[in-house]
Amino acid sequence: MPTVHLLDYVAGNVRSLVNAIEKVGYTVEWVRSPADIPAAEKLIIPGVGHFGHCLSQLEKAGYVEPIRKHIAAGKPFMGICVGLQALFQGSEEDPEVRGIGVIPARLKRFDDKDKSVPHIGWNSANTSSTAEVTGESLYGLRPDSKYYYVHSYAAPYRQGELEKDGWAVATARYGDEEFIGAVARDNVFATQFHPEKSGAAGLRAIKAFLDGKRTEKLAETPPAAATKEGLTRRVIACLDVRTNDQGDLVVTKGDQYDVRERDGVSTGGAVRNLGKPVDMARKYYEQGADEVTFLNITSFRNCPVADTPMLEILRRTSETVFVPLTIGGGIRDTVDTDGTKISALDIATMYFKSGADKVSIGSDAVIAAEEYYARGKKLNATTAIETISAAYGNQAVVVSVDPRRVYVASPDATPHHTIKTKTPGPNGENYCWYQCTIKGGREGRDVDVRQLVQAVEAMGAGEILLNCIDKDGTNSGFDIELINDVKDAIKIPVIASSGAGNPGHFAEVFEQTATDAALGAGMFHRGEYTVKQVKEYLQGRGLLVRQFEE
Ligand code: 1PR
Repeated sequence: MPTVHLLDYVAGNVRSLVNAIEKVGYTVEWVRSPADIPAAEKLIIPGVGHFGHCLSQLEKAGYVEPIRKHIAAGKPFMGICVGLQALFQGSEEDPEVRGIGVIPARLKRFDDKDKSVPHIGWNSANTSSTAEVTGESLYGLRPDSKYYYVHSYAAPYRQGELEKDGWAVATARYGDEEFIGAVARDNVFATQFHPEKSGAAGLRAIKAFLDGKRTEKLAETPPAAATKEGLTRRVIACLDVRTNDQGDLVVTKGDQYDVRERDGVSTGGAVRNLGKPVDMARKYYEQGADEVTFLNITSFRNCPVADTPMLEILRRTSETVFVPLTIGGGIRDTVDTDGTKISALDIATMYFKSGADKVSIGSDAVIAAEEYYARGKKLNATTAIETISAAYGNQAVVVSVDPRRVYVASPDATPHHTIKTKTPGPNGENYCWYQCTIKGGREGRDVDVRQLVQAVEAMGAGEILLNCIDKDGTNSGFDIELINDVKDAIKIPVIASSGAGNPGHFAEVFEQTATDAALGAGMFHRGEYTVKQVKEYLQGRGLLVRQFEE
């Protein structure tokens, strides 16, 4: 098989990139030192996380000059995400650090005044200005395809600026900001999005680069609507995974977090078994899920951390599922079965190496938030959220929140932040606050959901997975009041979760809140609706969604 050299210099999920490269018929050779670069014919630089961190690492290890030489020699070069950013002169993210400087422009942070930052999700890489002229696409990028982006900094697009130097540019629009999604010139191709996480559309771009097919005749003239907002509504499938009473790993689903069958006579109150995790993840990918989330809802007690079955599930899933994978459950400092201390960062590292793109932290985030407030809102750099986001970037850290409603007669009845609710409590109470819980809802804490999300945003979480115990498994729709309250409190993206029972509930949450994504579990697992049906419904309501591509 033909080979491509891949630079392994930063933390992050490179397994998915290797899987994607192999999927399109190439094998990877690792560049382990600058001396390996001259031997490389095709070179790919991946990258996630912090611009300054990545570029300083490259500089310190002596990679920058060999990379410049590789590019100047006209050999194929591809940069992904921070690998694209590295080509620029610099970034507002770390103004002191210099980029490789092949592109005479700088990156700046997205404006978060009226949108979430980081920009996470599926957006365009629109080559229509190039394509309109030539009728050809760039490295397989199609104006109507969507690609997975996750970043807070981007190169603003100014028409003609790079083109005058011979660059072809693909653009995307987030809110009112148009930015560079991909660039190409001669032997260089770079994408701000992650092609290895962009389904068939992304695999096509990787293959086109590796095959050296810079242009491809487009079947039809692309639509002229190049500059419209391109971010789609994200639909996520979530798999709660645990061992059942026979010791098999199964996808399960609770009602308000109770995962045992209710008719105890016929089933003996067994753990609900809805299928096998890897097979179900693949099924949802093929239905068009924009992301797949695994939550390990038991901690696989008595099992050494390195043998946790979730690692194998991720490895196998990432071979066939080319959309972002999140893993949650048990991410905290822990002591292994042999007495060795293992940090949350070590556990996250194992997951990233096995194919996860994000880790999701539940109980540990609540404890960290309590300590944050007890210290007078001071950070201490030692929490799982801080250590993992420092090493892998904020976008890699999701905080999963498990709140439960606590009704009160009036806001004075509690020191916590309350909302006036349209769904009164059992005694007619018109107010409630949302109490955070730990250990899968088993233990309520003296922290409300607003306090929690603001604390974890300050610590460096990149996204909130907002469950709701009252709604979980009820098929009665999302808790719109909760989602609006949380969206008001923070700038990072929010994934609405719990309560989805039909496609209309997804439309409702996107129309009535500013949520960035919506997640469903039971309705998909029970086969009542497919992800595809949800997306078709959303599209029928005029909401932008990503179409699944074969
Ligand atoms: O606390 O860091 O070890 O993480 C544990 C993780 O496991 C948390 O993210 C927590 O939400 C989750 N979890 C723990 N126990 C349960 C349980 O069900 N007994 N599941 C559990 C949480 C909630 C969602 C669910 C949605 C949508 N499940 O993931 O998929 O509510 O369901 P629906 O669409 O069917 O209504 P830590």
